[in-house]
Amino acid sequence: MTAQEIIQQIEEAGREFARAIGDLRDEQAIREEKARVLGKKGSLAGAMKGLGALPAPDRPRVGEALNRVKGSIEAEVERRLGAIAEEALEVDLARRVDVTLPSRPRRRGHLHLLTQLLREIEEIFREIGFQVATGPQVETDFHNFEALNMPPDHPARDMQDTFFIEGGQGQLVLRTHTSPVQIRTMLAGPPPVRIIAPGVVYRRDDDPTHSPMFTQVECLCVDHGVSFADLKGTLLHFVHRFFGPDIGIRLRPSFFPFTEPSAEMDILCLFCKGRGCRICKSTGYLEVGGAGMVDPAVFAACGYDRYDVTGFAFGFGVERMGMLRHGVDDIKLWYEGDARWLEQF
Ligand code: 2NL
Repeated sequence: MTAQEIIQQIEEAGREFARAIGDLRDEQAIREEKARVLGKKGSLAGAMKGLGALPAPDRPRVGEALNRVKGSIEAEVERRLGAIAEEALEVDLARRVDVTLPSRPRRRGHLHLLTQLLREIEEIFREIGFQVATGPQVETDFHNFEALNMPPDHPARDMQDTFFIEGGQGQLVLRTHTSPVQIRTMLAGPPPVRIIAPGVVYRRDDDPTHSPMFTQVECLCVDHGVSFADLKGTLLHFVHRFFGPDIGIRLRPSFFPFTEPSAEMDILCLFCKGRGCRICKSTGYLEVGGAGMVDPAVFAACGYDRYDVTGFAFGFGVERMGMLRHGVDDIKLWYEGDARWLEQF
């Protein structure tokens, strides 16, 4: 082979390498291509051997071509590998964790608003000498209605239609108020009685402000000489503690079979402080519950001396209290378990 032929062979090997390497981005594949040309059995090894057999004057030209092609292949390999390493570093840097960043806050749960309110209400009444009493949600007709001066066919039962259960001995109902807890307390022992009865109750009601299941707190105070003034004072104390000292109350004459006299209890409108607004329908007041002096017929049903003791009682809905305090307009939100709502309280 002539020097010229060997030089052409060398240059062809360089072009061959350039074609093979194309746009390889894999380090392993690039090294393999390099070995195919420059390795011990590579295509340039033959040219190296041919170099020794050439006449001395031809050797420098061929040597120069050999070094040129070899150098440019090595430079190209270095350039490629460098670019790949750079890219990998960029990825690592982008992924790198900044240990000085604050950690993602762990989401902590808390008590449901209803539970918070019940605990707050219980505390307010405990402070003034009331005990917390509970009882069954499935009640007898006697405890839920009859003992409360609502005999079968009494028209007041219409407003407290509920879920009836065909029981073994007599009809069972889902309680429509927590009054049966108070009936049970009076049946269980003599006066004085000072209790509140918090709990779930059931009625045939279903709209944005009424739910077939809701939570009620009732209060009962029975002793010698308990008066309407005691009722008013207790209500006012509770409202001041729960809604604030600037919120007054108003009692409107009403009727319940189990109290005489009876009253609807209103509080000063929380939104307009009595000036009149959309929420209170320009009345300046919001209705929150009912109250009254225990009807002597209820005492008689519980075995108390109707001529010896007097008492007051009242009841209100807990969700309604919370809805007024927090400006909530749909009672269903209390039961849906939607974290977006729950987390606000
Ligand atoms: C309301 C009305 C009221 C009572 C509940 C009561 C209990 C006994 C005797 C007499 Cl054992 N009364 N409870 C009295 C008046 C009103 O609740 O609208 N509640 C949401």
